Parts: sequence; C-alpha cells; structure tokens
Amino acid sequence: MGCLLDGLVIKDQSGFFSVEAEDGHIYQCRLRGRLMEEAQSSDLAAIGDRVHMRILEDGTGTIESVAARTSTISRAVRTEGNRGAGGPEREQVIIANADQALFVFAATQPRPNFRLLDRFLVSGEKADLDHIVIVINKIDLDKQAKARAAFAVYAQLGYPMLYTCALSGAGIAELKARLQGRISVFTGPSGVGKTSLLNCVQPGLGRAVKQVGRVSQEGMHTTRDSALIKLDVGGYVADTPGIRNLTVWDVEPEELDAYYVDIAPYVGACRFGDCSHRSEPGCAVRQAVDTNVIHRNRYQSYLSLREELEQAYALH
Ligand SMILES: Nc1nc2c(ncn2[C@@H]2O[C@H](COP(=O)(O)OP(=O)(O)O)[C@@H](O)[C@H]2O)c(=O)[nH]1
Ligand SMILES: [Mg+2]
Ligand SMILES: [Zn+2]
Repeated sequence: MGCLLDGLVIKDQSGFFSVEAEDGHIYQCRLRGRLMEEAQSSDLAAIGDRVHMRILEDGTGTIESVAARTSTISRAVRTEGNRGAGGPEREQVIIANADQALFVFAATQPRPNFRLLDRFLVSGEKADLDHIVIVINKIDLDKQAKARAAFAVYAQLGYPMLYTCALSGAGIAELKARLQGRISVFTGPSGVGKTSLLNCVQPGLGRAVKQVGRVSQEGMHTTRDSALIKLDVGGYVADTPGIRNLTVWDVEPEELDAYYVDIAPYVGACRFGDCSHRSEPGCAVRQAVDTNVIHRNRYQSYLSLREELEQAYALH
C-alpha cells in the first residue's frame, strides 16, 4: 500500500503540506484522517516537523506520523467561530524543530527597541531553542559605538551577538556560518535591514523570505501559509507570518521569571515560592538589582511585561 518515506515539512498551505524527502524530492501531502481528528488542541504538523509519509499511486502522500519535536514556537489563538471573543484557546504551532532564532535590530534608524528584544528573548527561551542570536545591523551608522555599548548587557547575558552591515558586507560571513545547516527563525522590526541581510547571504533570499504577514487591505490576515526556505549552504530560514508578531501571550505571569536568564538564577533564593519580585520581603531578585548584578533596565522590563501578562490573563 505505497512506500513509506521520512521527510521534513517545508510548506504548510492551509493544511496542504509540502514534504521534502531525504533525496530532495518534494511530495504534496495531507494529514491522514485519524491524525486530523487528534489535531484539535494543537497543530499536528507544522513547518519543521519530521514526518513519516506514505506515498500514494498518484505521487502524493499522506502524513502518517509526526516525530517528537525538539522545540516549538507557538502562540495561543482563540478557537475559530468565536471571532476572538472568548472560547477556549488552542495552540498554533508557528514552527517546529527550529534550531535557532536570530533577532535583528539596527544600531540606529530605527533606534533599538530593547523591550521588544526582551519579548523576543522570552519567546526564544520559552520555545527552548538551542541558539538565540542577536544581530545588530547598520553598524556603519554607529560611529561612536553607542549601540554596541547599549547592547553590552545582552552580550553579558551570554547571547551571541553579530554586528553586521548589509552595505559593506561586514559580518555577513559570520551570519552565513550561523545559518548554515540549521533551521532558523530570522525576525525583527521593520526597517532594520532583514531583507538586505538575507540578500547578502544569498541573492534573492530576501524576496523569498517576505516576513510581511501578508495582511490584506482590510487589515485581515488572508492566509497563514508558511514555508522553510532552503539555503545554498544547507539549512533553512523560516518564512511565516506568525513570526513577525511573535508575542508572549502564552507565557503565564508566574513563569515569566524563568525566561529572563539573568533573573532566573535568583528566583529560588526568594523567601516566598511565589515571589513576584515586586515588593515581597526577602526577594533575592530585587537584592541582585540593588547590587547591580541584574541590570535595572532588564528588571524594569520584567516588571512591565509581567504587568501586561497579568492584565491579559485577567481579561480571560
Ligand atoms: N546604513 C545602512 N542601511 C541599511 C543597512 N541595511 C539595510 N539598510 C537600509 O535600511 C532600509 C531597510 O532595509 P530592509 O532590508 O528593507 O529592512 P527590513 O524591513 O528589516 O527588511 C533600506 O533602505 C536599506 O537600504 C546597513 O547595514 N546600513
Ligand atoms: Mg523586509
Ligand atoms: Zn523575588
């Protein structure tokens, strides 16, 4: 009844999957019926998934099983039919098995938004990615190395930093080496030079990875199609509308401290197990802030994001 092959899901068009077999051939696949029924609370297959497919006589395939994921970037979405008003949430998997995320900011023009970077980092930590890289582009505009100084706190946290210039090609070899052989998420605010950088890595790559969310004139997402774009050097870059608006709404307020890598080590030393690190006595996190072991800006960022998450949860 048809041969079984292993493959990688490289495209998801509203439930029609393109699966790349190990020999490079791409099969159009659907989920096997029984798998569809199980796909209620979370997406059963997503780009990046390693699957087992059965090849049918007409050359298409059915996805028979999906391998356990090493990482999942997802977001909570309202179940359809409720028009976003109440109803249970389901998990929408944006990408499975991503090896790394590269968060791109400009040294200036636009000025770096560190709160947004912190949100990205929380998402990356929550997804349990192997590598989280910060890319600072437009270093040609950073004449006095002000941006480098402002980002220094993130270098101290241990995140790999890449300094690039899409105009001169500075740092591109390093970027390419980072992307090689991995499944990467490449995202950041608009105007920072993502498209330019990708075009430096590989001609035409910037066009292939649009990252625009494909929003129609009415402001509605017309599709949530997503794909993995293959790199000449090996590896893939994700092109998925969900990534651009990577939010942290599926992070519960109480777990947020675990995703601030500078705060997390102190949480266990707080007097109260459920310490929010705001005003409780015996808070080890606040003590670390007072002794400048945790950067004050990061602590403020944690507080404001926690506040936002609490308000969002209170609404449900
Ligand atoms: N000075 C300078 N400008 C850059 C650099 N990279 C991109 N740009 C410019 O920044 C603008 C936005 O770039 P683009 O790649 O479209 O950004 P995206 O929105 O992140 O994809 C364009 O005008 C680019 O020419 C850089 O390294 N240095
Ligand atoms: Mg762009
Ligand atoms: Zn505390």
